[in-house]
Amino acid sequence: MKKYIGSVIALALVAGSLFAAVGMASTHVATKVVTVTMTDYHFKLSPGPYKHGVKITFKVINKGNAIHNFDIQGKAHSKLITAGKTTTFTYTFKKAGKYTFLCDVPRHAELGMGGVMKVT
Ligand SMILES: [Cu+2]
Repeated sequence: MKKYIGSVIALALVAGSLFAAVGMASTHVATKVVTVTMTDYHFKLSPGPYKHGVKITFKVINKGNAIHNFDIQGKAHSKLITAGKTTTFTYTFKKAGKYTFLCDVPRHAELGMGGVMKVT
């Protein structure tokens, strides 16, 4: 009886760690968070690689004083947010390529709020 209980516990431990491993792996593949920090007048994105076919959550933080947004041209964009605010949106790039982004507030792109994301 004691031996039987021991086997059940061992089996439960193995099963538990298997589930944990699968859970971590699927989370890693299925989604990614990209942090976009906005200042006056610059974007800083957390390091890639940015992969197509993966749902990306963009966490957009305004650390500047002016109002800003993050607009991936023709694809998706955050709402405009005031100083100190954070907003998120999700987007899945359908194919690899170079995607231009900028801030939609007039003159902000000219002042430096723009760039290109390389998606692999
Ligand atoms: Cu801006």
